[in-house]
Amino acid sequence: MAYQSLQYTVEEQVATLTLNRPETLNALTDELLADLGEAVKQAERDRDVRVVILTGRGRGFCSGQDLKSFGEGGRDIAGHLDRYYHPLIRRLANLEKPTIAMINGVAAGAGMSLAVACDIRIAAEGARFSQAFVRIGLVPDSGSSYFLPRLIGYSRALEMAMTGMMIDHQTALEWRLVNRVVPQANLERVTYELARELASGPPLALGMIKRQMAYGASHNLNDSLEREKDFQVQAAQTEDHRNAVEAFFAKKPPAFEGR
Ligand code: LHQ
Repeated sequence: MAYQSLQYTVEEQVATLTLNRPETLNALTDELLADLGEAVKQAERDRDVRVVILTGRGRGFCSGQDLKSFGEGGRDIAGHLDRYYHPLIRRLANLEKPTIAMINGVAAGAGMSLAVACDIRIAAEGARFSQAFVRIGLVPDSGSSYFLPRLIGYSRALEMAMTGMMIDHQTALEWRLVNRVVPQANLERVTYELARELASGPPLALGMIKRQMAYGASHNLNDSLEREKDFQVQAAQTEDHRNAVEAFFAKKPPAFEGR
């Protein structure tokens, strides 16, 4: 698949999706949004891909909606969200493979929404975050109102959304918006180490863990216990589980095949 504004690479079962409009800090045009939607689909279908990394080229992660091209194309905001953002955010959140946002620089507006829709965030020192929507008289979209309060709590999420304040990497770590902060020079090494670790894990169980945790975050204890039971029954029937128990007693590392 040929992409125009995005690079898609796969190495050692890790797909990397690199937003590639550095001159705008990777602002999201229709073309880039379409590329990104296709790339997530491709990673979803590719059985050789076990982990997905989302990142940006240049000094920005993603500056959100490209405000220039959106203005030029008329202003059907509902159509735009329905056509591009909503399927993309759902697909990312529902992807049964771990996703990591490798945050190389500023993440603003819908660019921050993309980061919070990923499972894990690793930020470089110097990365900044803003719910920039309010600064242009808009409201959070693309899943920010869902993911942000769950990550950093209701009050801080509201403060970010209502002020559009820019927070730096230290505050992002303190507020648990990101899992880790590393020097810029170590960003790729640390992210790929984690990605390879996840890629060597049991793919079916990892997919279920992701669904289970999302379910538990918005259901009560009884429902969550039932859901855990359903998933555990499925996980216990996998070859990967049986082989890993055998490997444990043979004092060998498990090799997970996704079966
Ligand atoms: C940009 C952008 C950008 C175009 C930087 N577009 N060029 C969804 C659906 C429908 C409608 C509307 O919205 C949405 C969701 C949204 O995402 S709304 C929020 C959209 N994003 C923003 O409002 C953020 C706008 N950008 C900024 O506030 C700043 O650029 C940040 C804080 C991200 C970075 O600031 P700086 O590091 O000072 O960089 P800069 O402002 O100098 O930007 C570098 C270049 O990138 C510059 O172009 P130039 O030709 O002057 O070098 C900017 O114009 C361009 N750029 N963001 N979203």
